[in-house]
Amino acid sequence: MKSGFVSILGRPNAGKSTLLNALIGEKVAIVTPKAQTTRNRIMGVLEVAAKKGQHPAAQIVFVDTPGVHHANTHLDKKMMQEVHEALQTRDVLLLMVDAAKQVQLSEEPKGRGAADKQEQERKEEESVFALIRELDCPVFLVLNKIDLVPREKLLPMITELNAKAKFAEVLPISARKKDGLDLLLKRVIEALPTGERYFPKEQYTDQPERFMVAELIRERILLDTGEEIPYAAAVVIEQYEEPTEEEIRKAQRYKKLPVTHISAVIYCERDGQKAILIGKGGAKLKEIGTGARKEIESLLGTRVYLELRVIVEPKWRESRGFVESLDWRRQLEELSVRQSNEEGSEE
Ligand SMILES: Nc1nc2c(ncn2[C@@H]2O[C@H](COP(=O)(O)OP(=O)(O)OP(=O)(O)O)[C@@H](O)[C@H]2O)c(=O)[nH]1
Ligand SMILES: [Mg+2]
Repeated sequence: MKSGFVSILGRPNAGKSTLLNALIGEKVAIVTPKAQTTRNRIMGVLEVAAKKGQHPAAQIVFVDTPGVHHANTHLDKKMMQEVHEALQTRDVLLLMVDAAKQVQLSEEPKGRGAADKQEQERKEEESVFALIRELDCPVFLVLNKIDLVPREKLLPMITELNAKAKFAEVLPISARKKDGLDLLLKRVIEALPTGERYFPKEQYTDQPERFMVAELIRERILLDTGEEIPYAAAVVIEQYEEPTEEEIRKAQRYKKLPVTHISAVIYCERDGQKAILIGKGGAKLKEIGTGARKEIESLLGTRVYLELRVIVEPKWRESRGFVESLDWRRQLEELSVRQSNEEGSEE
């Protein structure tokens, strides 16, 4: 069989997480219209059966990454570090470009503000291309959101992008409409090395459930609040109690689903942001909680009791310690070190 790691790279909002979810067929990563939604690298594992005359069986580990952007805060730096880590271990790279954005970039900006923004976006795009020029693996250019762009604009766009780097192939897709994904899969499988599975057959992500729950709450915050809050919000799960065997049996007896008890803290940076997150008489927090609870229930397959609190942590995005504490991979590492130390001291 074929197996390997396929990293998905691109600017914020290109549709990387949408592609990951479409390929895996599960909600692995959160998706919103706001830029810089993804903050960690996220793995989605796809088992593909052999298709006669098309491709052999494969296990593909897709790695979604934060959008490449200019780093200001420590959080930005951490996000870019995640991008670099995803670039280190990869067999194939998918460089995703938003075709609709590409059209915008080719048009005259209207006004000074628009011109500055366009300039910054061009720079971001340049830094994405700079990242891939060094790579020695096959790079596919995935031109996304073609559902938004007239056909006749695609060809000149492809010619222009092809001049910037050497691509194994250009794959026009619509991640949202799941258009062009079969060919993409076929090409990826062809480019992968022969090898064994990296993950058990049934596993579709490496993320712990707790982290996915925190992400679903953050998704709701991004969707339900305006411009400023999303970037300043972080979610930490404080308590996570799965139903006991006894509770599961009892729920079954009453033909009900058992309950998972979750309490989470939403961190923001200023009092004003806290006021917005809570809303009049707690209305906003309630809206966020209700929306997130539904998503979490469908992820866990239980009923969920969700408690949310908002805490102001001034300038947390600048704090290395705080930003690192949000990283679940690091949390797990620290936990296993603690456990092995404890075992060591027991001997
Ligand atoms: N019309 C259209 N919209 C798309 C397509 N793919 C993604 N989108 C939308 O683009 C927005 C951004 O999608 P994401 O998947 O979150 O983008 P991302 O590249 O992961 O963004 P970051 O995590 O911020 O880097 C969302 O509103 C998606 O619904 C597409 O093929 N067509
Ligand atoms: Mg994303």
